[in-house]
Amino acid sequence: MPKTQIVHPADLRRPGQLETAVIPLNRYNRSFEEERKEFTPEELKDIYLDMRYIREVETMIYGVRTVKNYNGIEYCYTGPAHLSTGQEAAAVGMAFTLNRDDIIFGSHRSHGEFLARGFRAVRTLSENELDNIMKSRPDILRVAERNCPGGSVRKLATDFLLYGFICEVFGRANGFNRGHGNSMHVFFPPFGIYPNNAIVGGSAGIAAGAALYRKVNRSGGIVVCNFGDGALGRGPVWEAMNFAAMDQYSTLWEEGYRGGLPVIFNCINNCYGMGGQTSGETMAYGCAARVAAGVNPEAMHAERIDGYDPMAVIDAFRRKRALVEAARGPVFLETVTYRYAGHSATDANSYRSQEEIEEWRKADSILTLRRDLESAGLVSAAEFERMDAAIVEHVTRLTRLAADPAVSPRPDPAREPDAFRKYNFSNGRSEAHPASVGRDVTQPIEENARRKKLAGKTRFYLDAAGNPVSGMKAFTLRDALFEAVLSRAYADDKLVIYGEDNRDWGGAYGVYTGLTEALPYHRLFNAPISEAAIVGTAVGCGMCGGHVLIELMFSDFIGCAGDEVFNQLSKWQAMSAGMLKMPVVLRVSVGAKYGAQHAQDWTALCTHIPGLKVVYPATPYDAKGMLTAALAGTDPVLFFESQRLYDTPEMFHADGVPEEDYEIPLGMPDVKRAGNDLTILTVGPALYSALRAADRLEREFRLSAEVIDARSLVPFDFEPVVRSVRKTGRILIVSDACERGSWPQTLAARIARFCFDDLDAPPVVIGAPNGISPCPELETSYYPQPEWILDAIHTLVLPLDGYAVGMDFGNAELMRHDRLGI
Ligand SMILES: Cc1ncc(C[n+]2csc(CCOP(=O)(O)OP(=O)(O)O)c2C)c(N)n1
Ligand SMILES: [Mg+2]
Repeated sequence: MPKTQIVHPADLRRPGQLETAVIPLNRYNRSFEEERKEFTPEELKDIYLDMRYIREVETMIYGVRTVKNYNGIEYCYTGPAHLSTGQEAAAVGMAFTLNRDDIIFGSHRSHGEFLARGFRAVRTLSENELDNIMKSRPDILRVAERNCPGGSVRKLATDFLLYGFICEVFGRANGFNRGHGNSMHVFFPPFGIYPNNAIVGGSAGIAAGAALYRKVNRSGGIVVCNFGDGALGRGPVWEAMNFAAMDQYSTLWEEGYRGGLPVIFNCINNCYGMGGQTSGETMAYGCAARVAAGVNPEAMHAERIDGYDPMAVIDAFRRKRALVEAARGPVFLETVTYRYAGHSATDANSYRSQEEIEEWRKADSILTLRRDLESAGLVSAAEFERMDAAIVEHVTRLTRLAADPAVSPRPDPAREPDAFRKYNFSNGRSEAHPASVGRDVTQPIEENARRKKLAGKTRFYLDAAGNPVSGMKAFTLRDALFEAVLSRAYADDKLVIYGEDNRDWGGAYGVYTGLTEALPYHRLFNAPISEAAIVGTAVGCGMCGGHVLIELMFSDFIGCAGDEVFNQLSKWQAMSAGMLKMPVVLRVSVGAKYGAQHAQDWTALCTHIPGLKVVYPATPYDAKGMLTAALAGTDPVLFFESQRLYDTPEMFHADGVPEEDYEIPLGMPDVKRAGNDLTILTVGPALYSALRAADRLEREFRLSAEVIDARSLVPFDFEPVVRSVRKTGRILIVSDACERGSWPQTLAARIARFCFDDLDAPPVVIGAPNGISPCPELETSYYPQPEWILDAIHTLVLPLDGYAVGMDFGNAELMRHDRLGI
């Protein structure tokens, strides 16, 4: 909490009443005669054409999904079909005012928004820009060119847009996301179309993060986040709206960075979330726009607008974009509309009446605009017939190409086994421009007080005389993390750092103490207690080009950001087929002394998810080198730390932790102690238990254990481990994670396979018992202890002369536990 803002009892205890802002409902009331003056006849025609194209493409998808036929093209489409017929005016009106730097995010029902934004891009980008964009996808361009000979660049770009879109829906390699995305996720950033999200409300945090990127980098452009009314029931949407509106942007951020995030949350209210009627059944707001009143005093400038009138939508977007550009965002719009088709192809419409659907059909936006244009004498009936027929012919022609496997093959994992996996990681470097080194900071790095203090610390655990250095004087793992962060923050002005209590407080466990003095608010700030928004916004900021370091305090809190970590952070690089990068490092610590909900090692959950790098350094040297490497990369890294190790000094590099920058490549295990008789592979703090066990083995049983610190979990190079096992013939794998389903179990299975001929005993896994982490006084009965390692060795690997077992690692006991599920 900033000391500059006093919270005074006299203010908070004063009587009064709270006024909320007035939220206008459908105030747009211009007649067509009036509104047509705002547009050229060409623009009016374009609005009609875009809506009509969307309707036709959706009709085509409906056809191939339900009766396996569209205009004589026999094609069996089996994928999702969340159609937006009925919602065309909302999509086209939304996209009509958008410019080159404006981007949209959407949902599972965003075909219409994709096409509307795409058509807008084709009309507004220069021919040169369009040409370059199309050349970035020669596969799509080739087919478009062959079938659109002699057309103008814009005509070709329209074919490019429609063909790339249909191919993606059909899961073809020529799709915009190379068939990896599919109907619910199709997107194409060069046209301002960012990910559409099949997790309801999943786009909200990401869009706020894209807006954060725009604000922090003052890059211009606005972000439109399209989501359905059902999404208002999801917590992460509320978190995102609050994140976008936080007071600090106006109260604390520096001049030039003031004001809420430049984002319009556009709730496309079609009155249903699948079969659940939102207003009237599943929600309590009565009117969706009301939710904005709970976010800030301006109620996010919320309005309900008529999404059946494209002009009303355009009018609202014109006014709201002006607000957002004046740094008065975020904005909330409730765009009322209706879908004619079922939620998806299998929807029997059992939850709504035919009469209701008919009422909306009567007010159909395409028919209404057609009638208006005709009666105004702008387009004749014959011309409409010609336009409509041309659209049908066009969509038919491109559908035929997309459905033809000879023209549009599928990605072929048989020919290319890594076809889907190769985009999991980009493995690039997120270097800032050299000219930006030391830019956008608040003091020269040499003046940093903590850095100066660290200069007086001893960077190895023993002093020159070989005596242990006192805790006060020792350079610790906490210091090593700080040094890496400080250095990267000065080397990379695109690096933004946030999380709960990251400023002032000094970050969880004091890792960031000293950072507040170094960085302005727009590079280091306190996030609300909104784990979903912290991760979601980092995803959005990262995919737009930002470099982000976020922190979630305790690994247990990953659960509060489950979707954002497991579906968003991890997947968008692959779902974009390499178009997007995700330079986001997420620090989480495994707690101690806080019991069941604050002290569990959740590495296993993260290693299970493709697309996340997962590391767990245990020494100051490794922590600094690996955090530096993670921050310099372009992939999402889950950076695990142990609270039990923050005070640990460096014990393995006799020269101490270097003051200068260095990187340790992610994925390389490290031999921390050489030995010949057995191998102990450790994850995180288990390293120290293993070392103590190795001491005892040496002292009491004349056995030399080789101790290898995994350091990284994903990726992981098995070579050093295999080499060790070839030598020792025995391996135990130790970590603090609950044993069942843990990463060490995967390691054990792999080693059994890689080293089958070399092993004298099966690999053994020692983890925490499969139960809750207990109160602090009993933690030694939860985290693996050195004696447990000896117990397991004696029972399962190599009998130790005269050893008395404490913990029962026998097979019968394990089977008993499994039978009980504990
Ligand atoms: C988090 C999550 N919960 C449930 C679903 C299943 N689901 C898909 S679409 C949908 C309805 C969404 O309604 P709304 O947000 O209003 O969008 P609409 O379908 O009306 O466009 C549901 C429940 C999902 N995809 N994600
Ligand atoms: Mg809905």
